[in-house]
Amino acid sequence: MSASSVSGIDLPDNIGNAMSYKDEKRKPDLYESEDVVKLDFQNINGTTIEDVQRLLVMHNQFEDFRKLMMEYECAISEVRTKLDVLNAEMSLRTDRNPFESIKVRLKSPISIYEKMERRGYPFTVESIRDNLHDIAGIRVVCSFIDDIYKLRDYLLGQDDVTLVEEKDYIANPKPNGYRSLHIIIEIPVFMVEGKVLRRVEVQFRTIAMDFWASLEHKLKYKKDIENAETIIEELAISADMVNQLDRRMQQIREKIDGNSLKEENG
Ligand code: 0O2
Repeated sequence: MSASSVSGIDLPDNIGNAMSYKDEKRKPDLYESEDVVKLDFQNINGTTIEDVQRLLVMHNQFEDFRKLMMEYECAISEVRTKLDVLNAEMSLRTDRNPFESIKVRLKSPISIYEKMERRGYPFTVESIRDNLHDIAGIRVVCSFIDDIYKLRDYLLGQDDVTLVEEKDYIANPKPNGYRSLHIIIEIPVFMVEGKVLRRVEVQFRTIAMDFWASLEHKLKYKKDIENAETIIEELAISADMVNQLDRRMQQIREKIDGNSLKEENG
């Protein structure tokens, strides 16, 4: 294999093609890029793409890393299809879509690197596979809270889906007001050489929770922000309002559903 050189380390030619480079000031929410699953390499907090490339090449693991990412992409497609099927069937039954939108993201290599460093794990493909559970991510945005729990139950009821971990930030919001239901599931992915088990993080939110989280995310990754304390307080108040709105909307919908049932039964 012919090689080029980055920071004194010889790299295989295909690395440049495989890693598209983007310089961003803040860590972007990759879920913002709708329906895109790609290897996205950015400079974050001084860690450069060259650092990550160098580590992978040094450990002779670049191809293994790409294969692992490809498996996670396939896992995302599988879980997405499962959710699309549930959406189709549930909307036939109830006459409304249980979710409004679905977004997917593959954790960027630099985010993977940073999280491994932060948690004190070695940056090897085996260690990434064993220790990170959110490389594959799906965000499901529903109109109503009860649809979140129904979708969760139907997904976990499937016999090839195993629940690894659940964090219910709807029942137990974070101190800043963040609310969402997070589950980590494990599913089989059938590759040429056999089956591999891969984990996918699925985040369920209402539209209102998503609206709040997008704004709060901007604050989190923006540096030197003025009036940060006031904004944090305002966000906490807004989080309560979002919660009330979600519950009120659900009650109204239940009343409407109740009326339609009465009409149907004569
Ligand atoms: P990404 O890859 O950009 O999505 P960690 O906090 O990462 O060390 P863990 O257990 O992974 O530990 O975190 P958790 O609580 O399960 O949350 C993971 C993801 O939920 C985050 O991903 C966010 O997408 C979302 N999230 C969690 N807390 C908040 C919050 O307070 N505000 C907002 N806006 N989003 C939140 P990452 O880590 O940002 O990475």
